[in-house]
Amino acid sequence: KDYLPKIEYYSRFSPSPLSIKQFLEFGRDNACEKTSYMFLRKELPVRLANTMREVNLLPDKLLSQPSVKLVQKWYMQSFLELLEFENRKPEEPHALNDFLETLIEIRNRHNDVVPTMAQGVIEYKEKFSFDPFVSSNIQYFLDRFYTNRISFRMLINQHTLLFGNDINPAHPKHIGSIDPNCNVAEVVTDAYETAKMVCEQYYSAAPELKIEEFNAKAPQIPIQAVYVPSHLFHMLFELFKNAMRATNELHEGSKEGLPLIKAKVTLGKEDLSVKISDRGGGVALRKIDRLFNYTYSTAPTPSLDSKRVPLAGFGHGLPISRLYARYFQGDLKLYSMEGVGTDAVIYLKALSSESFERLPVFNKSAWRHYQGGPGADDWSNPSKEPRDTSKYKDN
Ligand code: W6P
Repeated sequence: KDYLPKIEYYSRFSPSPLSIKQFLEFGRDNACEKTSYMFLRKELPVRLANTMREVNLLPDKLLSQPSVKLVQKWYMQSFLELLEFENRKPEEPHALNDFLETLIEIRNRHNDVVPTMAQGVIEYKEKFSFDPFVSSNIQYFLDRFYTNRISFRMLINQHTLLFGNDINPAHPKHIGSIDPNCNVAEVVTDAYETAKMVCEQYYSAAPELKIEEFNAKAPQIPIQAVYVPSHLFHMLFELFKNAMRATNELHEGSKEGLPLIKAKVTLGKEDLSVKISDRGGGVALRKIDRLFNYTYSTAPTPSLDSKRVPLAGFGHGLPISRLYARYFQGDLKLYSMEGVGTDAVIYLKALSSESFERLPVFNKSAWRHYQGGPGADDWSNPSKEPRDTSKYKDN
């Protein structure tokens, strides 16, 4: 285990967040492979090491599950492969190409991290009874762990797309994975159509879509974002699947047909927002948090081998979608009115100079979170038996 001092060393650095504007400017004109190499051979180990230190703070009940051990092994392997470049000058023949190939291998190795961690949570749930302390630690950890993974793949994708030989003929104007003129309504339509196909495999019908745009900055002009279209697609696809499921479950077979799903895309000075509204009956406020909870929403695998892809219910989809939104300083919120329906809103930064990566840092404050747990109960509980107020009466 002679790599432990290296993990220790790299985890002492904080990750350096980049803005979409910086990603764009770097990739746009004279994108320099050597500069990217020099940055990444340090930054990638820093981001890996920060997360690897944090994995070790997980409750033993989770850390000891085989799936989690497997994921740990992948991180170790990738970390070691990156260290190979610590002392290789970019001028050295093959260094840049070897680096490129290593990045691609690492990306592939980590493809199944999400389902494997989800499996780890299932394994944990099968063996132990519900523990609010463990559950809150898992929530805190997975939010940070998945955010780190999103950022890690963002960096790898930018490098391999900019400097790999295969130019992207479908999107010549994209800078790596970023579309400087991403037409938001188009991505909404795309995600809707894809969700609709999945929905129709499950139910006999899918609700229609109506899109509205409100450009407060430049009225009547289609709203564009400087953004990663695949991230936006991921979030919207997830929201549409949920909206369609709720709509179908409530209205299936009704002779009025399915109430349509409405999408509204808006642009203001600060926010670019997308609202997806369904009339699927809504969710009680008390249950909204559960939709984002990894321990709560992970159910034993809805038969992986069946050809029918699950419409929703892989559990980690909604919380991860919120992480995508937050990753570039946006957010994803649900506003539901029980009995009627749900509005889901994605908030993005309108300005690419404000969309900085939001990254987890491994430090004392993070460490404290794992010791503290869900926090002491410092509000009253509704008591089942209302206390007898009669004895306080003065007569
Ligand atoms: C629901 C529950 C939900 C989650 C996410 C998005 C839309 C909806 N609709 O009923």
